[in-house]
Amino acid sequence: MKDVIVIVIVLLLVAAGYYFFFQNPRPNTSATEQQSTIPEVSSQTAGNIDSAEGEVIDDGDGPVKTFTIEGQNFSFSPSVMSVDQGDTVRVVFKNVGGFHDFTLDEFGAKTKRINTGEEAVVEFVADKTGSFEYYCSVGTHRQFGMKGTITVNELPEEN
Ligand SMILES: [Cu+2]
Repeated sequence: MKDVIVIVIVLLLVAAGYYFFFQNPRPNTSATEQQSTIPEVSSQTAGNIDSAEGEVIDDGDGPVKTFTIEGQNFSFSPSVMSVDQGDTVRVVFKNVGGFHDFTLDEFGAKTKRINTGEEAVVEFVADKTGSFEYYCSVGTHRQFGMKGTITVNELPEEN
């Protein structure tokens, strides 16, 4: 009878040994895989959303949707912006190559023309809904593709 008990104990120890040896590394591995995969995806998504939807900054005078837009020969980045009706919008226009401005006729928004490495800021209230084109008014830059689209979304009716 004692022999049987010893054998059972040995079998249990062996089973426990297998369990710890083979089971433990697996959860660790999958956890590491998840950690390295998920943040990559979410940061890419967040990056895209940030550039198109701006960043809300409130320095005391209410929320301002702020976009940093880079311009060069002959494009804007980002080339799409999305805001809501009534938003106060600030565009920080950074010229990374050439001689450019940022112009958005429908809202009377226009920076001065600046050189490489300079930046200019313009602010406006998005009081019309729809899609509008912003562009560089220097020479034929607009025809060369130095333009983008801002969409002003209608706010849902409050009930
Ligand atoms: Cu230009």
